[in-house]
Amino acid sequence: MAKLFRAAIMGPPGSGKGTISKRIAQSFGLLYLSSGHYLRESMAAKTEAGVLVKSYVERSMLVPDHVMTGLMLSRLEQVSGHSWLLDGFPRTLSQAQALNNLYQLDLVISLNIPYETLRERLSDRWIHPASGRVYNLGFNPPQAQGKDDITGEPLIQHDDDKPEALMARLRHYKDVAKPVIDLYKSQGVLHSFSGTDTDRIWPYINSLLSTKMHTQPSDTCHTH
Ligand code: G5P
Repeated sequence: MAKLFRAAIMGPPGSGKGTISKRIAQSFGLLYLSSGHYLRESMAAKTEAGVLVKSYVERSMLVPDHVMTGLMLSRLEQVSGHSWLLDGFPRTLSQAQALNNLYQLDLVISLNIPYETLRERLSDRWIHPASGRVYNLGFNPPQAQGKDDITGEPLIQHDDDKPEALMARLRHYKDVAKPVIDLYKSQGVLHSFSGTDTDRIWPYINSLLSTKMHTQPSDTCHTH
């Protein structure tokens, strides 16, 4: 049986984690597990945990580690025979340590995108609140202006995509991500990508994945 491949993608809000993850999943057949997706699913189910989660996500605050770790590790247990890619988890050192106790990651992709690029992207971002589908007016606009492609329902913009809130989110992201990045660097599995365009970064990630799925990890930086 082929060795299972375990990967994670990290990056600030709007850095393109979701967009790149979907391409990786499609091209390399990895299961795509997104923390944001599972959180939105639990919010939509309106369970006790979902109501708690909502109170954090709505204020753009990190969901407590024990809740997040419980949610993701139970998902991972259900897919133990698969190769996977985690998007948005782990985000804190405590989450990374909990994951590390059970799984050794083969590859961690870290996206470094300039603040100004993130600001522009997120201010163009529109969301279908019921499904969590995300549109970008420049990059992947909806077929009809202001309407979700599948349901035709109205799209909304998040308050926390406004500049002041965004600045605070990005600063917080950096502080929390630093020890996680250091941990994966020390394990020799971290690969960082810098640039302003997902379409320009993607070929490098694509070629890294192509070789990585057959070779040993190394610690590398890529700027595009
Ligand atoms: P999420 O859902 O993980 P965020 O805020 O980390 O949310 P987000 O905003 O979904 O991440 P992303 O996935 O990095 O961003 O980026 P994306 O959605 O692919 O792209 C952003 C936009 O830019 C899109 O409109 C896309 O089309 C566009 N775009 C992409 N590339 C380009 C490009 O090259 N050019 C242009 N012009 N546009 C482009 O987490 C949500 C919340 O859940 C909680 C937190 O509260 C978090 O805020 N949470 C956790 N809490 C604790 N621990 C965890 N592990 C948690 N995970 C989630």
